[in-house]
Amino acid sequence: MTKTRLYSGMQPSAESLQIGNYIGALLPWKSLQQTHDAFFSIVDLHAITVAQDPTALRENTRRTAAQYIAAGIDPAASTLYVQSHVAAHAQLAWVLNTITGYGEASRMTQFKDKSARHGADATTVGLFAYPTLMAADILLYQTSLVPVGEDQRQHVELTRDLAARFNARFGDTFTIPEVAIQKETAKIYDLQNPLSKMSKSAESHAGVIWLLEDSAVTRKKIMRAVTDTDGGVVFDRENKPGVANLLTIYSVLAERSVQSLEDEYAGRGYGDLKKGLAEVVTSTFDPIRARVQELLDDPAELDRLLAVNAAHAAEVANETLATVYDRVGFLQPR
Ligand code: ATP
Ligand code: LTN
Repeated sequence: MTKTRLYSGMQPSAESLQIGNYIGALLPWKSLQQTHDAFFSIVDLHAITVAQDPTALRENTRRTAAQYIAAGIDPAASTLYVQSHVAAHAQLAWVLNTITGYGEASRMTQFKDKSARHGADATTVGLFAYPTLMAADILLYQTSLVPVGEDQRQHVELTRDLAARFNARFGDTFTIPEVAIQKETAKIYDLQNPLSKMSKSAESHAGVIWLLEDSAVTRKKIMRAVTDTDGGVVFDRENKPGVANLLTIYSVLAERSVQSLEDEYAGRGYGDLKKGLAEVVTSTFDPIRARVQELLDDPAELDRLLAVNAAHAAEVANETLATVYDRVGFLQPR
């Protein structure tokens, strides 16, 4: 039986991933790659929709790839590649732009948020077209399943609409993908502001745990995490969001139920909980960080792995692109 095709990606928008990326994306991807024909991309074309420093982008792309691999994405079992290495992404995105309504694209909430945040002068046509490029990523591979966070649901719905529209207008070409929303329990919040999602692009780094930071720094951030004055180690998202967040991270990384943690820490202070959590986080990330360093110490080997995977991705993508070019009526070059 052939495995179901799966596609997901992440932007190389920072030197290091944060623990939310690890728990919300890399861990589920790692288990999905065993049962699916998985494609995971580092979406550098998307990363330039906001201003990027070229040297940093190149460096962050390699570093992101190394973190995927060190966290358990197996470049032999899944297709792990850099988006710009496969020209078909930009080529299909252009075609999709021509069947996307201006109003439809204007309704994307990520665009509305980001353009408000960056201001009119920094809002580019590229940022506006972000979702059609994402649709191209997904549709090129005849993807059935797209695991993403809730914030990306609207983009996958647009992708479905565009696929159905193209199929209706030009004949059956694309598989209509399903969205798989990552579990809400896997949403990690900022340690200093447990009501907002932890994010690579957070303004302050005080509440962000980076995969690649020194374990002493991680420990300090956890010990300083915002909690409450109630004192009880109880999971209550509504009234005790800080403690609930610490328990979530602990439970996922230690592979223990929240209940067993509540039992273990009952009657003890938050200090003990934080110490225990710091132990679990650093013992998870120490070996990953060491492996990332090994991979980065041999950039030629890392680049070779990415090239092999990109060649496979291009083969699949070019087949879809050729059909699209034919269906829309482009003359074949001789
Ligand atoms: P940026 O700030 O650059 O948007 P980000 O850290 O918010 O970055 P993305 O690159 O947008 O992360 O997302 C990559 C993947 O990580 C997505 O699948 C997303 O759902 C997941 N992810 C990001 N942050 C969290 C979080 N705090 N909790 C759970 N999952 C997360
Ligand atoms: N926009 C996504 C990253 C992304 C993606 C994709 C996810 C780009 N292309 C294709 C799934 C499928 C994000 O910001 N998390």
